[in-house]
Amino acid sequence: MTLKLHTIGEEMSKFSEWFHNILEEAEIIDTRYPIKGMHVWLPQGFQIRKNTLNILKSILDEDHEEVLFPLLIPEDELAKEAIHVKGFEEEVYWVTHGGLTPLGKKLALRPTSETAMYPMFALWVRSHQDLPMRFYQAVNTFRYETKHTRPLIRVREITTFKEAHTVHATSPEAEEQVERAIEIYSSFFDQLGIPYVVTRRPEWDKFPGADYTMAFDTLLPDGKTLQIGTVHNLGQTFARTFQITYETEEGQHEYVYQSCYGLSDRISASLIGVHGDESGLSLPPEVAPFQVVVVPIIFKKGAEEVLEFCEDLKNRLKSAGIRVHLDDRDLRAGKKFYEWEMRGVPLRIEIGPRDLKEGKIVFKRRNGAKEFLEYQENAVVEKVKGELKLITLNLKAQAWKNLQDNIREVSTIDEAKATIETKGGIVSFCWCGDEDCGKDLEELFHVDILGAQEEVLDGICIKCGQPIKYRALLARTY
Ligand code: A5A
Ligand code: MG
Ligand code: ZN
Repeated sequence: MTLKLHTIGEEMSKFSEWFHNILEEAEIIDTRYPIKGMHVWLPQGFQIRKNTLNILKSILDEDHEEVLFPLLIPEDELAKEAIHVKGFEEEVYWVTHGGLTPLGKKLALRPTSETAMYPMFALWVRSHQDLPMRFYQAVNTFRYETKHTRPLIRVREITTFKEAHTVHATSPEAEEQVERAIEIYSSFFDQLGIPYVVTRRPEWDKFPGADYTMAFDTLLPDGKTLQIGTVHNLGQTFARTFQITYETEEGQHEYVYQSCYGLSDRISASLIGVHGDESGLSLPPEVAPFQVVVVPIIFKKGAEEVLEFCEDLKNRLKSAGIRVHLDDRDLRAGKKFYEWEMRGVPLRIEIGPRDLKEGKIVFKRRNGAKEFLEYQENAVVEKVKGELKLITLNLKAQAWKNLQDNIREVSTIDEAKATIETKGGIVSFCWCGDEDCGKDLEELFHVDILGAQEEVLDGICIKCGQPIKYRALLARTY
């Protein structure tokens, strides 16, 4: 691969090529499965997926309960919430037969699980003492996407949908949960070194049925943003539709307030896209299938000694909980280096007979230079752990810098247009918040308004010249 990433503009068309190549070369997923938008997770990809999921679960498990709902939703339940079903009707897959028998009631493959869960919530919620409730599940969901599908980015089977659903007695509590969910996702993305901007989606782009939607977007190397997570305040809309009520201390029956938030396979896409480079993947140690690879540099003389040493080192690291692999295949070292770099292994340790004699080993970070280290049996585990921590910090800092360097403030439409067309990335601008202005801007130069970032009072809307309400962000998006 000769692609230079992180250069927005002339390389724009090449990211997608790089992305497809790396999915195949690094054995992340196989895209040849004969259904559009559905793919096979391969062992390397599956490990990344599993490690990523475990990080999220350990955060959610602190104050959410994991549940598992059926995949199928009866047609009448899905249809109950009018706005919600309108938003999804073109994307639903239907099961119409059981064997040869037509079903009396069609069954939908969940596109998301509100209408599967909330009829049950209506049974579960009784009194104010039951609240709040916080559930999550990690499942596959199906969306018959009509936009161009892309592996991990826009799929028709979302294989790793992490959806949380919460129930509250009051509106402020639901709002607080939205804030809390933003913190949860921020800390999750921080652990993966994925940088993000958080905005309040415009009215015309919010989740169908939500009062409002907060969204996380990251920036891919071609200058387009990717929505990587959303947090919705559902207010009482679904509570009214599904009759989810609770009894107050005073014995009144009140509708609950709800929130939900979700992440998808796009987490894996952004891990790959945000950190990758011309040599391939570059994975944060937190999720890398192998965090360390030990490569013996073997010549005929001293081979046995070197191998023994490597084996000992591997066992030492392994028993300290480090995911380590000893690559003792009979191959040229250069070929091994290339392979493990392409797969994004954060740290490589090389050991040859001469180093061994001098009591040294070589550390090579995926994104750094070679380093010779005095080998100390009792200190090597701590040294490796420290090194892995630094690697995460470096990846994160580099990725955040790249995002921040590509957010540009503009004060006119012409400036916004020129910035998007020549540099890509995210444009920060003043917006009155009006839907007409917003949609005009989106059409003028084929962008999406990500949403308002903060309320501000000084300045004028770049479209209509009226006093503004918001500083907002726009970008070309996936
Ligand atoms: N029930 C709520 C949480 C929900 O479904 N929200 S959502 O529709 O916004 O989806 C959650 C996240 O899934 C989105 O933020 C987006 O990052 C991701 N997503 C949506 N459609 C996708 C698709 N076809 N392929 C991959 N990811 C998708
Ligand atoms: Mg749009
Ligand atoms: Zn305006």
